[in-house]
Amino acid sequence: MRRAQQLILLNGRAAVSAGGSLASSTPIHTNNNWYNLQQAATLYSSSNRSDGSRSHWLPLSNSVAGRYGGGVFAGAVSFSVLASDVYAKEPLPLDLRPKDVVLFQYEACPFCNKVKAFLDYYDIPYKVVEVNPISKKEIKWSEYKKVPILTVDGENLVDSSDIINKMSQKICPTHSIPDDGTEESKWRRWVDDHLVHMLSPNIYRNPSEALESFDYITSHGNFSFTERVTAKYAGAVAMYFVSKKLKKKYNIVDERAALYEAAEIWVEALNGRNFLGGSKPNLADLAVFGVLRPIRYLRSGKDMVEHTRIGEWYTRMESAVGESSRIAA
Ligand SMILES: N[C@@H](CCC(=O)N[C@@H](CS)C(=O)NCC(=O)O)C(=O)O
Repeated sequence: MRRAQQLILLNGRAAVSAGGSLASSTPIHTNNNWYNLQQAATLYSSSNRSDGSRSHWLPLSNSVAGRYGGGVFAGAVSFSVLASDVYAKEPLPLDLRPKDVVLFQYEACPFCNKVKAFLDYYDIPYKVVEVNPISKKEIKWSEYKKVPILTVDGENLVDSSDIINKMSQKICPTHSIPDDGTEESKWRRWVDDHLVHMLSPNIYRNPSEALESFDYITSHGNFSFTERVTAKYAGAVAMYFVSKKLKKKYNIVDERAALYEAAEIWVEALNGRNFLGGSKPNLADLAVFGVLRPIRYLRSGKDMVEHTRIGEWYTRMESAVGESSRIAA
């Protein structure tokens, strides 16, 4: 049997040429489609980084295996959080609620999950349009070609941190502005500049974890049948190699150790408080929770909770953020 996949890495970009039945079954690698998929599987935080460098990707949370982000694991939360420890979310007064909110997303994208954590916590109803990472036809109308994009009563907002800043100003005009030197803004920046870079090297660190991640991504994303089958294997192989490059780029020697260290740094930042925001989550809590949610129930996320002290805070956040406020499109 001919080799199913041949992977070529060029300047940090992965290209997959497929042979044999894979080649005949899918055109994914024959044009820009493969490149689009790899982009989709790659987390970019360039807009948050002064050097324009990009970070990489992550897959869905198991919480998304449930209905919408809260789902399946809500059950686990109810077991692990005592009744007296239930943390309430913060619904807005009705007059402050935007009327029509639509999130263009990839279900597994950490930046999209960051925005969802915010919307869920504030109980802002939103519709979701799952973007096909290969064709991106759902966002053809937009000049900005990444996700998340949030449309709010006709206004288009882009970039997760900017979206959250703008939404937060809309719902609470007295809330501090970004980069104002507060503890909250410092940790929000840490999420975009540091924490997200830990994700790809971990979720693609070996063939079995890369496959686990792509299984997740392809089974929850907007893919055609052919794309799903192809992307699962070709994507896993490609991202396995890309993750090695990312390790080098971000000077990560041991990716698991780096993830555990980040988790411990966050626990230290809490300094004994339930949340960085004190008795209630603030935007930094929501950002850390949002980007970790897609990996929480993958091997890397389970290891992180098992080997660090982040689990208790994470469980409190699950309880505080609660059920998703997503509504049918
Ligand atoms: N800084 C942006 C990064 C957004 C981003 O890189 N999103 C990824 C998905 S996780 C993306 O759309 N990549 C380009 C692509 O899929 O083509 C943010 O915080 O929203």
